[in-house]
Amino acid sequence: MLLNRITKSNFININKSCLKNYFCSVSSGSSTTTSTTTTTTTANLLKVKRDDRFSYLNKDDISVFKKIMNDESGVITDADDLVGYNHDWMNKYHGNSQLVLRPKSTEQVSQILKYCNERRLAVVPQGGNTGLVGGSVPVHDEIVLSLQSMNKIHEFDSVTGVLTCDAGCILESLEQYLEPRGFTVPLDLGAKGSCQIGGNAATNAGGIRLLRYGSMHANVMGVEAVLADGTIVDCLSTLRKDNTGYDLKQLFIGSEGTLGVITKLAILTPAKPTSVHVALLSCDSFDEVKKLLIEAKKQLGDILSAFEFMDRSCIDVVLEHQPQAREPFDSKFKFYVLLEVSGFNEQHDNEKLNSYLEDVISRKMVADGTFASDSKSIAEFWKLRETITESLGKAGAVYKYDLSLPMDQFYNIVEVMKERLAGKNNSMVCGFGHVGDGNLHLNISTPKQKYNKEFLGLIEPFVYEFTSKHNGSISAEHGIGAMKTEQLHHSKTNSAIQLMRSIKQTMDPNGILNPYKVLPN
Ligand code: FAD
Ligand code: 2HG
Ligand code: ZN
Repeated sequence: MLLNRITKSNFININKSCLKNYFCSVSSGSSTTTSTTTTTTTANLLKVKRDDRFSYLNKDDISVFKKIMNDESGVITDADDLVGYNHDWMNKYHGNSQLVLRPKSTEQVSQILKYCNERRLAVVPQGGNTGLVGGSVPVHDEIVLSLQSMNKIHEFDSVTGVLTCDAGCILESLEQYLEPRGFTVPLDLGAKGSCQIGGNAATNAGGIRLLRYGSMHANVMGVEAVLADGTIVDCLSTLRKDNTGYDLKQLFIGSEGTLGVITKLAILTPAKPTSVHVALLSCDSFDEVKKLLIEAKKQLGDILSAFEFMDRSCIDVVLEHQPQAREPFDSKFKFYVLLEVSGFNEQHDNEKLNSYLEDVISRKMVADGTFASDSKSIAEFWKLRETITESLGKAGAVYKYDLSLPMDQFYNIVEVMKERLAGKNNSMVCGFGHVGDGNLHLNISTPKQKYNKEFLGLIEPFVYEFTSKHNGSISAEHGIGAMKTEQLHHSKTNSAIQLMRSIKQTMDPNGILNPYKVLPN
């Protein structure tokens, strides 16, 4: 149902027909699974020496793994089949693994790791391989331990809303399981069609719902994980409250596969909102975006479920690389806000959104706007936001930064980088992201597919120093992976890094789990 109560004449686009034409063909669902077409690598940018504590894989090892797996299809050695596991979603990080293992049970994961630990064979856990910091692929010849074949849903408690499942369940398939039961996953991201819930926990993924439901740290009730020596740690509690000493499961959340392999999870899932409305608003300045956010928090309160922003360059890149995308308004604007409300009372939610929109229009905080209430149009709106990453990948080499910054510096870094890189390498600087969570995605794109070390030198360490100077974080949600190990000190003190090292030493004394990642080398 659409309640078009907005009457201001400048709010010309609030009608259904404009949305219908927004994308001429919309694929079912809004998941992004396609890999980008980038063909060159940053191998020369990431020079990490192979750790000589690790052994080289031999034929006997493969025979042992075949025995453990008891099924040839779980042991991949064929060169063609290995390719997809050896490079990341951006085709930016390339490894040289000769073996992928796809266990079907926690017991098999345990036996594999026990053997690898004894033999000093390094292992990289891999989920959906959609990570954006090179954490999920080998740096050298690490064995890839893929969770692909561990994808069962074990239990769902409709009273508590706790879902217990294998780590390899695809995020979107969990949503499909929960939807008819009236529940939803408290996490949503553009990679939902490929990423796995274990990978989401391992990266403490954020996404577009964090504003409403909080992070994985808040929503994971329990974890089963396997340590480097094969020990199975059962912290698979389904309880909301459990203050029995150290909250060990939290160690695995956000540790990017360096402390253990997550095999099962218990996730708290909220009731699925029955009324959803999305508004796309445009602004002439970032100050207006901030004002819209302040008012949204005040006036929409608990029904506000997403507040995303994109600058004009993002819209340009989507229009260029997504044939079905259409210009959202008659004119072009500097900034666009995608605001979503969701709740359980259609009339109440609609009225609240309308009164918010009327208020911000009358106070001239928006230049133009449009809103949608039916699921098809809502999905079309979201496509514009969710295809930015894919479009940037198609545009050329992308230098990606995922920052938490205070609001007074939030967009300033984009302006500063634009000035700094003006006229250099035909670069394009854009900013978008989860402004409601203080999380900016700063992307710099150059038309050539090849990453350039000299050009990179103009961006780094400047961008990290800027972030550190303003007490931000160099990784708001994507993690450290292989990309930022040497930059960790910009967001962590020496004593914090030391404590991280001792935790790693305790849980993985031989360092076989995801080496060369997270901690400085
Ligand atoms: P992978 O990429 O396979 O692995 C990521 C890391 O986790 C690696 O270090 C890996 O070793 C480790 N890992 C994976 N599974 C396990 C396991 N079972 N046990 C232990 N360690 C494991 N991220 C966000 O936070 N917010 C977004 O909005 C967002 N949007 C994205 C949109 C697109 C189009 C793409 C391509 C990516 C996006 N990402 C986003 C990044 C990525 O999708 C997330 O980091 C996601 O959580 C990774 O899940 P995955 O299963 O693909 O993990
Ligand atoms: C998003 O929010 C993802 O869309 C990807 O975190 C961000 O491509 C990026 O920089
Ligand atoms: Zn994001």
